[in-house]
This record gives sequence, structure tokens and C-alpha cells, in this order.
Amino acid sequence: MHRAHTAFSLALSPMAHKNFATWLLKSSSSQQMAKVTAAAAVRTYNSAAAEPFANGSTASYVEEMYNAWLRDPTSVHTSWDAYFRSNSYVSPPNLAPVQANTLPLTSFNFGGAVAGAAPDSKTIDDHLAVQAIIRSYQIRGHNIAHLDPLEINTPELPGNSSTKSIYANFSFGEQDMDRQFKLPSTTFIGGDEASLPLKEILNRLENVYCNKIGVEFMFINSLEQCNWIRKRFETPGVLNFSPEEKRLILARLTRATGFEAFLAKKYSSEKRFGLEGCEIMIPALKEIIDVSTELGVESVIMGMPHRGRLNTLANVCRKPLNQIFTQFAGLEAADDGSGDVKYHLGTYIERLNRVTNKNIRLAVVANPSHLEAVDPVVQGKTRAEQFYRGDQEGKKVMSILIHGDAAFCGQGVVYETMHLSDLPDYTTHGTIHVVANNQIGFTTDPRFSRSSPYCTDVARVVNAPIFHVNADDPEAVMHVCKVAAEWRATFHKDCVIDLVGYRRNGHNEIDEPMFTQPLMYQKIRKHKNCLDLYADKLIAEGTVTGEEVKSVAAKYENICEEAFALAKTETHVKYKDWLDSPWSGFFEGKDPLKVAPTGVKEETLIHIGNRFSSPPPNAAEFVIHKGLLRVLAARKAMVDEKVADWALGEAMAFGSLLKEGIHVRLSGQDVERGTFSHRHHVLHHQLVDKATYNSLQHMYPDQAPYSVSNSSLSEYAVLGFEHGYSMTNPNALVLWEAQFGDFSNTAQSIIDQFISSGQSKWVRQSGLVMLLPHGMEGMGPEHSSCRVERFLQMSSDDPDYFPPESDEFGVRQLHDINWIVANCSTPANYYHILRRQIALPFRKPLILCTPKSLLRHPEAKSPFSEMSEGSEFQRIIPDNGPAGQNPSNVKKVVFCSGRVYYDLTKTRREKQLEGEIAIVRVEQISPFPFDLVKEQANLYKNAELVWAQEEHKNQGSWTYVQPRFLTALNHSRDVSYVGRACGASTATGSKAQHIRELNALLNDAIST
Ligand SMILES: Cc1ncc(C[n+]2csc(CCOP(=O)(O)OP(=O)(O)O)c2C)c(N)n1
Ligand SMILES: [Mg+2]
Repeated sequence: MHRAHTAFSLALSPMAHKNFATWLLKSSSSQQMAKVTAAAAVRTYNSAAAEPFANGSTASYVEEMYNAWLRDPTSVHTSWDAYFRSNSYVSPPNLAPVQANTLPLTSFNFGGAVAGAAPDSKTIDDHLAVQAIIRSYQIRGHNIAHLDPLEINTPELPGNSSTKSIYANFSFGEQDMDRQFKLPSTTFIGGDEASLPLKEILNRLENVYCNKIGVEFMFINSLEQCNWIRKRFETPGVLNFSPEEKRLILARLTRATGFEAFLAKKYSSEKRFGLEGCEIMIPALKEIIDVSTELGVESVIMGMPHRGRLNTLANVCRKPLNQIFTQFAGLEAADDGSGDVKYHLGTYIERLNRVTNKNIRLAVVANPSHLEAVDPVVQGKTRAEQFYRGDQEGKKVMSILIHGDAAFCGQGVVYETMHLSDLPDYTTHGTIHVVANNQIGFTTDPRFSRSSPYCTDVARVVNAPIFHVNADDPEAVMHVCKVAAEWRATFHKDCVIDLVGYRRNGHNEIDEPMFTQPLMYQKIRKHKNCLDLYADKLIAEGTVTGEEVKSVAAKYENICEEAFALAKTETHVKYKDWLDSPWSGFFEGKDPLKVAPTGVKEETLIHIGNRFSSPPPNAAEFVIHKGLLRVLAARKAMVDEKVADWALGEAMAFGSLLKEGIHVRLSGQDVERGTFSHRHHVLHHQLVDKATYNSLQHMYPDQAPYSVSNSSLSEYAVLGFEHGYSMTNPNALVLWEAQFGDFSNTAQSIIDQFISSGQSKWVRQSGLVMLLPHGMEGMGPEHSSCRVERFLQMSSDDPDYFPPESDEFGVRQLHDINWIVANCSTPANYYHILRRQIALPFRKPLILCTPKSLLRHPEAKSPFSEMSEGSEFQRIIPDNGPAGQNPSNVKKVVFCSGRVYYDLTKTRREKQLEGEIAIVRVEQISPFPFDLVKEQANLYKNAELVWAQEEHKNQGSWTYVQPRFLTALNHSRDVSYVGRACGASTATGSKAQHIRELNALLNDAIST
């Protein structure tokens, strides 16, 4: 438990404010240490913070000293010199051999030692102690920095106070304070000075590390990065701001504060999740964007939760205020869709950055209530924008993710998203995370919502520096933001800004916080807001006058009033005003019901097939695994026979789209080879590491790029990422494949909140394809079902409504529904449905149950003629055998979907019922092919109709198709169920039971 704010009276003791160096001078260190320990008794940190400072990173410090000494013995302190000369230090194997040092130790002159004389051991010890102190401040100064504006949530260290640990090696007394100490190369506090008096060293360190900024960075593995940070915070004067800069901060803070005050005045009973207590976030975001724009960024994509979102839209994105105010008016929408609450909506703005005079695009991605779910979506969108701009290093496009403190540490997707940050096919080259840390999550204190000292500890796993800063110190905040933007531009890695503020009101404006946080809110009631504190400071130092402060505020209030008046004249809201990813040019001039052909010339299929079945051209030395040579040979044989199996059908779809300039991206766990070892898009040289060949990238000289990437073992973040990727450009086929379909449920909020409902809520389309391996093949409860029933249950077509029949029936259905759910039984149909994603004049997500055993099933093959010009996707595959040819003889029609078709036909063959039982495959389950089902039923007028499925009765497609069958049949005929009984689990774990169940369903279905 951490930061127990119940003990705030103790933390508010005068000791808590004392500057270490000041009090140390006044009495003996041991007495003082006892007091500090008492004061810090409320500051208990757990393992991460309590680590000894002489640990892992210390080793690199010694190495660093050693390297410096090797280069120039005078560059290190004499104590180090003496140490290295004594040969006590054994260099790690990667270090250079020791060079003879030609400079005598006595040639150094430093405080306390007489020039020319060898330093005594006390001098050496004292210098070592000073260096240890410097290092200790760097490592754990943040633990005792004054980060909390309320000074109630103080960190605690179990057993061992962090204050004590900083000064663990401290043995100096008052008499030492004026002694001069040489500064090591690992600190920049000296500026131009090579040495400083101890008193000054301590004061400077205290100011840098224990004031209003707490820098957590010494865990970073890179010495270069550590030094970079040290320099940015330690160099004297870094916190000096010019009067103009201060006025700009004041003006921005005025707007941020004024915006919330205006909303509170006009809409006092409306939820807006105000930013009061952390208003500095607005100037902070603006500073990050200013500096980043200066450094070359042209587009910023942001993801953020409810808190301060409207303020961000208004004051960071400069979304017209009247559009924001209109959202409060409860007006009808002028366009289609169900819309969303105002603090979830996105926006997209291109504007001139007035500070840098450069054009900038800002997007805030719409998001659901599900905290942090938007993080990977933002990353995917960012990555895609970088890709399309050719911004390979992320210099032009960047993302900013804003988090609440409770959600940042509580939601696992944050961790999953962090782990994408450095993966070659998922990196966005550095994200700046900003935590609006109001030290509370709804009604829960941090001590009950996390087991880590800081809410930001998750970032340590990716070596991201964490800049904690007191949100009541605007200049400290601006400095941190500047450093964060420069960090990203320099290293292209993530970093975190932890804005430690408070929440002035309840969770929302109609909530009563005193129910649960009485002491905290007593304190907040008495606490001046950041704007007033800063204005007072600037007035006191003479930077601005009181009149100026008032006039800036009045001016902004006028702007709000004018927009308010304008908003009152509006009669409708427009969802399109809140679109985060406009696809300009995509819809214009298109017939909204015309689907382009999906068949291609046979020669194209042959070309793709030949390439796909060949090793790298002109690379005889590329050693391919023997098993793969057989796979390639088998593929080649299929191409020669003009047939395709599943993998070849997929390659035909990808290859032909690439040829047409459509970028294809396939991502998911182990997708390069394919979980079932059927795909093999990436061939690995058997003797050379990282030498690979991907034939789909080499189909045509002018083709679009193909990317296939094994992902991290995450569904939530990776599916969210690919969804975000699909939002950027409609002219791309973006596919995510689950290892097995059932694993997709760990990404449920991406499916529910974004994919199935994104268009309805946010007028945002996506053509994302989810490939979900599915099939009851005796593999046990998992690895069997992709839970297609869940997807079907979320389909938005009405079971009781048979749309008007016309030539455009199929495409109109697709246009009107939220997504497509299909289970294809042939490679050709798989090929067509993938291509249709792009051929459609709009975009819809496609949920595809994909096969496992069919990947190698000898019958699951399609002739090229089913993929070439003139062919198309078949929503239903009729019975083309004896039953279909003589429908009047048919006694029973078995409708089914997916791989069970092959079992059914086998049984029918065995029972010699091919003329009496028709088997009809429903390939596109949703939107339901009412028209074709009706047509099939009419064909077999006198036959019994059944739906056969391998899933349990309460699962699979049955509950979706049953009412729709009845609608298609106009309730004049019945359709009965054949299959497994209801079940709680998806499948049995017993092979014997599986076979028994399968045989029962096949016998039931194939009987007359
Ligand atoms: C995944 C998820 N679980 C629960 C909630 C309900 N909820 C909304 S806000 C909130 C508290 C968030 O606290 P924090 O992240 O600190 O943000 P703050 O509201 O303090 O800015 C909770 C639990 C949610 N929106 N999303
Ligand atoms: Mg919070």
C-alpha cells in the first residue's frame, strides 16, 4: 500500500518541506536522519523503489568510470584513479585492456588535498561518498520530491525510508559543507564548474531531484540515454523561463481554467468530467505539440479518456467551441448512426500552429468508456499514417496517449500496448504518455488500486523514462514536456509524464466526493487553483499585472459567450463533425451499391501461383528447409493443375490485391508460418540468421507493399492496433488472425466497442478482417470454437425483416449491416470474400471463421475457374450433385456452414443418399441471405429442411439463423435443428465422446 493519505497531517509537518541541505547544516546527521525517517514514515514504497542504489545500474556506472579513466585518467576523480591503478577492478570481457597511465596521481589538485601530494584515504573516501550521494539523488531523488500539490499523498518506504537511503553513505558534518569536491562526469550540476562546495552540490541536487520534478530514469539500460536526461535536468538554469514564455503559459492556463468554469456556469448539472485540479494538462499538451512540431512532427494522433477531453478538443485541437457547446443541447442528429456521449467523440483538425508557424494535423481518436482500450487503436492508426507517409522513423507522425492514474496502472492493455512499442512492425517510434494523475480513481484511493508506488511503473518495463511533476508548478511542467518531446525526437522511444494534481470536484460534476474522501476534499476546498497560484507568482515577480491577468480571462470568457450564442442557433448535431479519420475522396463519385468484380484473369492467378511456389529468384545459395521444398513443389503442382488449396487461395487474394495497388497487412501470433504450418509466407535461410524471403513482396515490380508480421502474444492490443491501422486508409486489406478463434475473447472490448459498433457510434468505417480458426475437431474445449454465436448476436440485421428483393439485395444488406460474418468452405470463396472487402464501395469489418483440417483436406480445393474473371463470392453454395440436379427427388435439405459440410457429404456418400438429401452451404451467415435461402427452399418444395451444425445448440449459428430461416420461408415451413445438445463448454475433452457426438449428428442429419 502506498501514499497513504490518511496520515496527511503527519506528512504536513514542517520537516516534509525542509530542504535537506538546509537542515543538515543545523545539527548532526544522525539526529536529523531520525527525524526524516519519522516524517517519511508515511512514505512507504515497495520493492521497486526500495532497491539498493548500488545495484544493476551501478555496475554500468563503474564501467563508465573505468572507460573514462582508460581514455583520460584525469577525467575521473583521483579516488577512482587510485582504485583503478590498484588493479582491484576487473574489467568485464568487453572492455578494452588497461592502458598504462602515465600521469602520476599526485599531479591532481582538488579540494582538501595539497597539490603534488598523494591524497589521503579520507579524501578519497569523501570523494567517493560525494559521488555516491550524487548517484543516489539521481536514482531515488524522485521518492522524496514534492510532487503532490495537496501534500497529502506521500510515498512510503516499508522499513527503510527513501530519504534515509539517499543519504545512506553520508558521513559529512557541518564542517565539511564548504569543502570543494570535484564533480564526476556523471553529473551536470556544475555547469561550467568542475568542482563545487559540498553545500552547493547538495543544494543543487536537492533542487533538481527533490523539488517539483521527480525524474525516474536510472533504471534505463542505456548510458547515453541516462546522460542525456541528467543533462536536461541538471544543467543550471534549465528552469529559467523568459517573461514571454511565462505569459504564454499563463494565457494557456487561463483558457484551460476558463473553459471548465464556463461549462460549469452554463451547464452546471451536465457531466463533462472536468479537468479542474489538473488544468495544466492543456498547456502541457500544447507545449509537447509545439516542441514536437518545431522538431519536424506534422501530425499528432491522440488517445485519451473522459477527463479533460472537451477541454483538449477546445483548447489543444481548437475544435470550434460552438460545436462543443451544441453537444450539451440535447439536439437530434442530422446524420445516420446512434452517436455517442460528448466526452467520447473524436475529432480531426488541420491548422496552423501559431507558435511554430507550421501546419499541423491533430486527431483525437473516438473511444468508448472502456478505459485505455483506445491505446492500441491510436498506435495502429499512427503506425499506418507513418507507413503511408513513408515516415519510417516516426519523424513526422507521432502519438500522444493520455491516461488516468487508476486506469494506467489497472488496465492490462496498457502493458500490452507498451510491449508493442519497440517491435519492428508495430513501433510508432516513441509515444509520449501523459498521466492526468489526480490521485484518485472514481472513489478509490491509490493505496487500494495499485500495488506499485507510482501509477506509472508499467512504463519501466520498456525502459521509458518517467517524469513526475507537481501539476501546480506550471514552469516545471513545461520543462518536463519540452524534455519529453525532445526525448522522443532524439531516441524515438516512449516516455511518460506523470502530472500529479488532484480532482477538485467529484468523479463527475454531479458526484459528491466527500462521501468517500472527506479529508482530501477538505484540503482541496482550501487549495487555490493552479491559475491563481501562478498568476500570484507572476504578479509578485513583476512579470504581469493583476489587470493583465483579469483581461486575459475576460477575453476568453467573451469568446466562449460568442460561441455559446452561436451554438444556440443550431438545430441539429452532426456526427460527421466528430470524425477522427476522414477518408477524403474515398466515397466521392462512387455508386454506393456497386461492387467491383472480384474475379481476375487466369494468367494473373498463374503468375501469382508460380511466384508463390518458387524459392527466391537468382538465389541458389538460399538454403530452404527440405520440408518447405516439398510444400513449394506441391504448390507448383497445384498451379500446373490450376487448382488452389486454402493457402494458395489466400495468396491469390493477397497477390492480386497487391497487384492492384492495395496494401495488404496480415498480423497476429505466428501468422508468418501460420499456426497450422500451412501458410509459409516467410522462408528462412537455413544457414543465415535473419535471411528471409517473402514471395508475396515480389510478385510485381510496381505492386503495393505486403506486410506479414508475427505479433506479440497479445490479442487485445494487437487486434486494437490492427483496427487502428485499418482506420487510416480504406484502400488496404488489414487482417488480424487469432491463433485459435477462441483467443479473440481476450480482445472482447475491441470487438464490442470498436469493431462491431464503431460506425454506428462514430461514423467511422473499417474493413478489418478477423481470421478466426474454428472447427470442432476433437481438440477439447479450447482451440475448437471461435464463438461465432457471439459475433452473430452482435450483427445488426433484423431477424424478422426480409428486405425488398432486387438485383442489389446482397450489397444493400452489406451496406446496412454493422459487420459481415462468414464461414467459407472453399478456397475460392475465401479468396473472393477477401477481395470483396476492397471491391465494396464502403468498408465493413469481416469476421471469418477459418478452417483447420480443411487446410489440408483433399476436397477443399478450388479450380482456378472459380477465381478467375466472371466468378464471384457465393453467399450460398447450392447442392450441385444429383440432389441439386433433380430437386423433386429430394426428401431433405441439410443447410450447414463451414467444415461440417465435408463430413456430411462423406456420410451421404457412404449411405448412398446423394439423390435424396441435398446439402446447401450458407457461406455468408450474416447478413443472412434471405433471398437465396428462400430460393433454395423453393427449389426443394417438398423436402424437410434442417440446419445441421457441429457446435452445441446454444452456440454456433443456430440461434441466429433459426428466426431468419422462418422469415425467409415466410413462416410457411419449418426448419429443424440437428446437432449437439446445449452445452456449457464449447467442446468435450474426450476424443471418444467427440467422435460419438459427431457420428450422432451426421447420422441424424443424413437420414430420411
Ligand atoms: C475498463 C473500465 N472499467 C471501469 C470503468 C468505470 N470508470 C470510469 S472512470 C473510472 C475511474 C478512472 O480513474 P482514473 O483512471 O484515475 O481517471 P480519472 O477519472 O481519475 O481522471 C472508472 C473506474 C471504465 N470506464 N472502464
Ligand atoms: Mg484519477
